[in-house]
Amino acid sequence: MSNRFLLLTVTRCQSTTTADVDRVGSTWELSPSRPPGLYLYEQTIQPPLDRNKEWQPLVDRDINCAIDGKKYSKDQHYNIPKQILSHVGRRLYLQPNHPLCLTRELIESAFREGQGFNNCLEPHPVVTAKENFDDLGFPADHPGRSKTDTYYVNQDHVLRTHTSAHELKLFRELQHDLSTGSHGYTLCADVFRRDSVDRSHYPIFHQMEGARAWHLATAHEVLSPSERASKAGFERQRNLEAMKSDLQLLPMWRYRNGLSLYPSTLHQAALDLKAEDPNPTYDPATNPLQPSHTAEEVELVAAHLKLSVEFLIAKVFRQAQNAGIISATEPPRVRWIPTYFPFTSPSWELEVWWRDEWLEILGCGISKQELLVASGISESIAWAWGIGIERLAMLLYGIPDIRLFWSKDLRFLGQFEKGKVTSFHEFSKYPACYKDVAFWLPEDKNVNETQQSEQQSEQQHSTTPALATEEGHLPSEALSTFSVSSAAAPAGGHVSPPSEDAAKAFAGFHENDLAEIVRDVAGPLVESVTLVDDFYHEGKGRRSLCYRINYRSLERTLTNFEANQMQEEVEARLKERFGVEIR
Ligand code: FA5
Ligand code: MG
Repeated sequence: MSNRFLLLTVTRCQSTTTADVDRVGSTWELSPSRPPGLYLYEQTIQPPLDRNKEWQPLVDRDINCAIDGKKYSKDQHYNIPKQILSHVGRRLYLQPNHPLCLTRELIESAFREGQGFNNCLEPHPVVTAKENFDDLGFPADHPGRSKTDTYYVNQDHVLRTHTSAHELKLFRELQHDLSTGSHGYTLCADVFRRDSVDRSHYPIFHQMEGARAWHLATAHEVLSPSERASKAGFERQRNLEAMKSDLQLLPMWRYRNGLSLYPSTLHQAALDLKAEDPNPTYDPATNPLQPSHTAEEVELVAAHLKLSVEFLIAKVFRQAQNAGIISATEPPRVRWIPTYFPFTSPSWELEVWWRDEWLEILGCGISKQELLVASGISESIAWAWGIGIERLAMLLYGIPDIRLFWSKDLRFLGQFEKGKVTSFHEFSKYPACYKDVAFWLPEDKNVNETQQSEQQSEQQHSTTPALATEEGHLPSEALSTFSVSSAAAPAGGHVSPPSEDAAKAFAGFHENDLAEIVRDVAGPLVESVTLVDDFYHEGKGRRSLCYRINYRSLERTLTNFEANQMQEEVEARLKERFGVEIR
């Protein structure tokens, strides 16, 4: 018995072309009256071949799909599991009293319509690959575009990996308003990434994008070049003064410079934040100014950006302190780190000190001039940031695990209320059940050679005595560093060093693939997936990996039997999809 597949193309004029995919050239007579599109059928064949047997539509693999009410045609790039689609359209950020909705409102309150920010939402999650990547200057070979990092509907459409996918459109909408009303925006939406599994990463999460633009100088096309230069120079100087005044209005600037605050309702102590920012604003080699900007302009805009963001974080911390979620005895700590995004320069990330470690909250920078030119505001300068809303909400309410945000359990949802921040109480901590899966990767000569030479060169260049231990095992601290995701790649942020990338992807297997299999099998019952052992066996010429999968329900006690069943399914899928040999 075997399965045969039929690919059917229905064209606009209702004629049909059919092709038997495993017997190229033969044609099957079918004349369904269907809308135009591609359809995939399956037939189970038992000899002798029955040509009149019904073809069964392969619903799962049907080539047309609807996402959040819109129709798309799938192609061979399609890689969205049902588990992900089941989360689409929940719009948690609009659900009254949901912590993500309350956190969105808190962010919007620091960047209000009355202060010139349009507060926008963008519910539909599918964008073009052009909007997500090309318009933002992602190079064609950027790793964020790969199917191991991004969910594709088809070659041209993706589930957005970041809210920056809408930047161009939103900057365009500012075009007419810059000199009059609005000069900035915030945007909230859900975003999707094939990512690692742990307490602060989830494949669907929410981001808020913010941007603020200033007019620099008009091109004055009708003037002669010298008149233009002097007029533009004068205008630019005048606008620089306007930017300075904007900066001096920021509560954080006034607080740091010992000036009184207005509105006076804001308590001075609310702004007591310890911000570490040891690096220069820009660095010609690693975090450069753009040719169209002067150092003075960038210093001003960067200061405006950082102080606006610090004000928001101070607000969040203050509320968390009032609710007793974090200590009120020491000022909260944040730090600025230079980074890279294709659509900003210079760029930074902000991390906050939370539960004894640094947690990344946002990425930001000075928008690339190319983007502003394409948006029709070429004579402007702008800053932009993108915040992970879950991360901020975890901080605000003391929520320990990102999966909780998707809970429909009233013991979770019932704890939040508009206008009141109280510490989240775990309704019960159910026991975890961890299982290890160890496997040999299939032989892949080229990749193994690359791996070997990388391990060797790491050993040669390492300043510590040996990065790899006997038999090529990596020491535990090396392992734990790459169990933390390089989540920034799909949004263009820092890309992992080559040795880390190599550890995540080899012999056709990528760490994110395992994360996805586990999520597909266990759904919300998986807490983390961590690489615990990795070695290359000289004799066998093969590489072995061992991952620890931590199963834990947030709502009940899992039985060992259930965990074993999930583990068996994970192992079966690993074998089937990647040809690994379970050890
Ligand atoms: C971005 O997404 C950029 N678009 C941000 C940006 C906007 C930069 C505008 C410049 C200008 P990044 O990949 O670092 O950057 O993601 C931003 C934030 O989203 C992170 O700091 C983190 O708070 C959150 N985040 C990222 N991945 C996940 C995840 N898997 N689960 C939960 N939160 C995440
Ligand atoms: Mg980042």
